[in-house]
Amino acid sequence: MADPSFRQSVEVRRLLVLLLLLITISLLIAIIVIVINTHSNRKHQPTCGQKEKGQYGHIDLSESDNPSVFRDLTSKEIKALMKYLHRQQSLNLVKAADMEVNTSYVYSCEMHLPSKSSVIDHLDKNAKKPPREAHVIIFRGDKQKPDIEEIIVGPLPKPTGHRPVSHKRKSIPFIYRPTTRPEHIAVIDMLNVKIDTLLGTMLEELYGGRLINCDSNCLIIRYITPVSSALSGERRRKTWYWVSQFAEYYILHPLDFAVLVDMDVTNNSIENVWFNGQLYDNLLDVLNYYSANKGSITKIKFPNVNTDSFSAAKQRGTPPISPPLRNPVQVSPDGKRYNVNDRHVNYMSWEFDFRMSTTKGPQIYDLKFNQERIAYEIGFQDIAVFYSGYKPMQAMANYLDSVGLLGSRAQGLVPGADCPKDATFVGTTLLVESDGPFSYENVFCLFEYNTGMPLRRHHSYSFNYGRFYEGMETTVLVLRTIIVIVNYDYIIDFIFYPNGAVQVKAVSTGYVSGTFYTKNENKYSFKLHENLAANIHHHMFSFKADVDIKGNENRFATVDIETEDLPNKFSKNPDSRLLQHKFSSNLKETEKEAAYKFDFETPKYLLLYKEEDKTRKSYKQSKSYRILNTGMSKQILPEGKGNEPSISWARYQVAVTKYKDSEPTSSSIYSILDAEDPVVHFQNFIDDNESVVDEDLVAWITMGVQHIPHTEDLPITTTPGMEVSFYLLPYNYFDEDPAISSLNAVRIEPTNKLKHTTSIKINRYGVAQNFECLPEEDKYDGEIEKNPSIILDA
Ligand SMILES: *[C@@H]1O[C@H](CO)[C@@H](O)[C@H](O)[C@H]1NC(C)=O
Ligand SMILES: *[C@@H]1O[C@H](CO)[C@@H](O)[C@H](O)[C@H]1NC(C)=O
Ligand SMILES: *[C@@H]1O[C@H](CO)[C@@H](O)[C@H](O)[C@H]1NC(C)=O
Ligand SMILES: [Cu+2]
Repeated sequence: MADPSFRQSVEVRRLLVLLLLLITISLLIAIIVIVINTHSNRKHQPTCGQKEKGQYGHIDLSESDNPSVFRDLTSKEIKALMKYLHRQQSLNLVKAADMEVNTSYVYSCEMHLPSKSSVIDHLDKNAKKPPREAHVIIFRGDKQKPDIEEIIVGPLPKPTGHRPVSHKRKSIPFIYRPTTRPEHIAVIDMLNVKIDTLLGTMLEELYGGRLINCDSNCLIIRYITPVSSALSGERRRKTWYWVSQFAEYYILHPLDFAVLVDMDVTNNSIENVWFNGQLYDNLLDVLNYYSANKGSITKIKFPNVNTDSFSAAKQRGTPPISPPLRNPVQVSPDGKRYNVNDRHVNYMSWEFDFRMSTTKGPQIYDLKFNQERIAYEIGFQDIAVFYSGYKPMQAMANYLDSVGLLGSRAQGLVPGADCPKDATFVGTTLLVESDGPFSYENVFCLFEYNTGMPLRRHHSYSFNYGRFYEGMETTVLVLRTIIVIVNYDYIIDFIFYPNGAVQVKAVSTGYVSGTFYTKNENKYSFKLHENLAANIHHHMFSFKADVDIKGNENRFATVDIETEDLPNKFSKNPDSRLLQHKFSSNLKETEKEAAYKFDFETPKYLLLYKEEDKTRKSYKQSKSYRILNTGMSKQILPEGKGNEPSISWARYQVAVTKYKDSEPTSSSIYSILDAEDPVVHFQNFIDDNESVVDEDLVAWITMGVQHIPHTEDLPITTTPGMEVSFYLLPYNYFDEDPAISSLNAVRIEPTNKLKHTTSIKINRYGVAQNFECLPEEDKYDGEIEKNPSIILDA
C-alpha cells in the first residue's frame, strides 16, 4: 500500500539528512581552513626587520684580521704576543701551571693605545695606521729584589721588540701587586689548615661548621681587606681574611672572626686574629681564651637554607599579581636601527668604537655626531668603595676595585633581566694569569631603547594661542656592561640621544657587604638581621672624558651665575631695587683653576669649547659642549691622610687638564695599596699647573653615592636611587635642536586654522605606524643550556 504522504515525508527526511550532511561537511571544511590559515599565518608572520635589510641591521662581531686602532687585542694577537714574550730569556717567564709568587709571569696584557696624535693623523689625515702594540704587566717574583714591570710590546701580530711603559716607573714595588691567584690559593689553603687544626672544634661549637671536612656545614674564607701601608704603618703587604658561614649568600653570614696575614714573605704568617670583639696575637691565644670562657661566648647557629632565607636571592612572599602576567617588551618593527662592525657602531647620527680594557673596564673612542668628533675617548677609570667600622676588617677597607682588573669582572649579561631581549650581545677576549687568550661571552649589550619619555613636546591647545601639537618620543642607543666585584654589581651605561647629548651612568646593585653585628657597630651600621649589620660606605666612580670640540684646541670656562642689585627704574617706588640673576663667562687659564669643586653658593655651567668656532658667523657664542655632573658626592675625608692620596681624583667633581699621552688614566691597579706613594697620582696632573687655553683638554669626572645599608638592601640592593650620571650636552653647538630633523615625530593641527570647528590633520612624517611582524625568537635559554660556560664559570 502506498501512502503518498508517507512517501513524501520519507523524501523530505532524506533531503533533510542530505542537507545536514552538507552543512556539517562545509562547516568542517571551514574549520579546517580556518585552523590551517591561522596556523600558517603564525608560521608565515615575518620576523621584524628580517625581510630586507636596508641601511641598518648589519651586525658583524667577528674579529677582523685588520683590527682598528681602538680594538682590544684579538686572540690571534694575544697568542703571538705570548709566544714572543716566552722567547725573551731576560723576562724569565714561566707558564701558568708553574706560576708561583717567586716566579716571573705575565699577569695581564691589553691593547696599548698609540699616541693620540698618531691616531688622529690616521683617522683624519689618512696617515698609516700606527702599529698595534700590547701593554703587558709582568710580576717579577724571580728577581733578587722582586718587582713589577710594565712593558709595551709590538708591532702585533708579529712583535719584534719591547720597551718599558714610559710614563710609569721602571720598577713598581712588588708589595703593591694585586692578590694573585697562586698566592690567594696558597694563603687560603694555609689558613684553612692552620685554623681548622687548632680551632676546628671551637668553630664547630660556636658557628656550627668548620673550614675543612665540613660537608654541607662549611665555613669559608673568601672576603678580604687588603691593608695599605698608609694604614698599617709598615711597608708590608697585609690582608685581613674574613671567615663566613657558607650559605647563599656567604657575604650576609659573616662571623666575628678574621685573620690578618702578612703576605710579604712566602711563609704567609698570621699576624693577628680578630675574634669575638677582640684582637689576638695568634690562634693559640684565641684557643686559650675560648677554653676559659666557653660558656659566655654567643653561639651562631649554622644557617638553614629552608628557614633562613633572608640572605638568599630567590622569589618569596605574596606576588603583586598572581597568576603572573608577562612584562611589556619592546619590538623594533623594522629591525635593529644600528650597525656593528667588529667594535664600531653606527646609529642614526652617531658613531663610535668601544672596547673592554682589562684593567679599566668599558671605553668609548672616537665618538662622532653628524660626522663631527665630540669626544676622542670616554672611559671608565676606577671604582672606590671606602668603608668604615669598628672591626679592623671594615675600618681598614678602602677598596679600589681596579685591583680586580675591572674588564675581567664583566661577564655574562642575561637578556630579559640585564638588557632587553632584542639587544646585541658582544663578548671580549682577554688574558689574566693564563697562557692564552680567554673569551668571555655577552660582556656588553647594545640596544636601542624607547624611554617612554617625550624628547620634546608642545601642546598649544587653545584657539587663541594657535592650535597645534608637536611631540617626539625619546629613543636612545645604550651600550651597557656590568662589572661584578665580589658582592657588588656595577652597571655602566653609555647612552646616546638623538639631540647630540651623551649620558654616562653608573648604578650599583648586588649584595651589601655584611658585618657581624655588635653594639660597637651602631655608629657605622643598622642592625639588618640577627647578627647582621652592613657598614656605611662611599662608592665613588672615576671617569675620563677626552672631549674634542671642532678639533683639539679647546678652552674650558665656567659660566658663573650671580645676583645683581640695581635701582628699579621700572617701579613707582623710588627706593625699589631690582634683584635678579646675571651670568658671566670665566675662562680657566691653568690646570689649577680648571680643577672644579662644586659650591652650592656659586652656581656654574661648565663648558668646553672652540673659541673661534661660533654658532653662526655673526653671533658671539662659541660652539661648546656642557659637562653636567648630576652624580656628585663630596669625598669628605681630609686630603693627604690615610688612603685618600690614592683617590686624589675624588677631590674634584670635574677637573680639566691638558691632554698628555703620559697621563692616560686617573688610577691604577696598585691604588688600593699605594697611598703612601701612588704609582698614578692624579693630583700631579694638576699640580704642574699648565695652561689649558687652546689646548687639547681632558675632563676627569667623579661621581658617587653614600650608602648606609638598610633592611630593604636585603637580599639585594635595588637600583632605583643608586644611579649617578654625567652628561655631555651640546651648548650653542648647533643652530637648533638637531633632533628636529627626525621623522619619528608627530604633528597634529586643524585643517583650517581660522575655524573653531574643523577637521584635523595628523602628520606622522611618512613613518608607518602599524606593523605585522614578530620579534626575534628568544633562543637564550636553549643556548645556555647547551653551553653553560656562557653564564657560569665552567
Ligand atoms: C719558589 O717557592 C717554592 C715554594 O713555594 C719552592 O718550592 C721553589 O723552589 C721556589 N722557587 C724558586 C725559583 O725559588
Ligand atoms: C716567616 O714569618 C715570620 C713571622 O713574620 C718571620 O719572622 C720569618 O722571617 C718568616 N720566614 C721567612 C723565611 O721569610
Ligand atoms: C698657576 O699658574 C698661573 C699662571 O701662571 C698663576 O697665575 C697661578 O698662581 C698658578 N696657580 C698656582 C696655585 O700655583
Ligand atoms: Cu653600597
